[in-house]
Amino acid sequence: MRAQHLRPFGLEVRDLALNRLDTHSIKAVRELICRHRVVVFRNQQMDATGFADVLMLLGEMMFTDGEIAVDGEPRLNLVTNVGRTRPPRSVFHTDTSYVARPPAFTALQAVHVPQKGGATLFSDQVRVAAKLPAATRAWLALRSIRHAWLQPDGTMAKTWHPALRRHAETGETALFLSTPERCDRISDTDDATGARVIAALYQRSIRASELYRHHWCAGDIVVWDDRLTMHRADHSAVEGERVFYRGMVLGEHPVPAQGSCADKQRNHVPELITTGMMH
Ligand SMILES: O=C(O)CCC(=O)C(=O)O
Ligand SMILES: [Fe+2]
Repeated sequence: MRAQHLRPFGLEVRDLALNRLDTHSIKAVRELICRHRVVVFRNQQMDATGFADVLMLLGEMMFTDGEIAVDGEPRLNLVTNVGRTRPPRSVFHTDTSYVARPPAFTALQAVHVPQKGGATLFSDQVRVAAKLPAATRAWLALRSIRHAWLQPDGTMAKTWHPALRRHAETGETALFLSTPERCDRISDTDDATGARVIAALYQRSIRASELYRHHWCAGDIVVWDDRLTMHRADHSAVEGERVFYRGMVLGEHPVPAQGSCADKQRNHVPELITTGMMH
């Protein structure tokens, strides 16, 4: 296999046909995605059904309410800028994190790559967790964040997840966050402090110098681990049609990195968080 590290993280694989993998090699592919967080598979040739079949080798698929399914392939949804008068809005987020079992992986297959622009950006939430000041980590290790989202049927989905999450397959610790609009509370913390901490953690997560920026080529399939990353599309200055097929693979119930989220002993908010010195 011809593979190359991307900067500052991620892996690019050039010569692996995903639709010809056997059960043994799919296990290796899964390990690569978990280890490198984002894997770019170049030169893939398959239709939507072939793509969904590959994703099913990684696990049970899930579909977010309100997304538009791909014509003839209900396991996938369509990501497109076609027919839009204004560029879509995209901020760093974790996909569908407001459910009890958020996705382990999301994958995009390039259908139309724009002539210019339209990259996808990724943050490394393991690195972010590792670089948190020790007091902040200790405080977060005992806390959960509430992920909330207003669903298309008008009901609010709300789920508590550990702020520091242990990856089920690699054991790594990641700061499990989504956009502040979707993270509305921190356990054992008043709302104003919670909002301030979430905003600070989010800003820390998306520092430009630490992001992997994926520039799309025809034939790309990119798979990322939603337990270890956040992502966003860069819709600024896109020229031409930007169309992807997208699929998600169900993940586990998130588990805390260490200790118990229910521990009430450490209610003191560390200085670093309250004074905004986290940046
Ligand atoms: O369009 C992109 O680059 C990413 C869109 C996105 O957020 C997703 O597919 O989950
Ligand atoms: Fe997304």
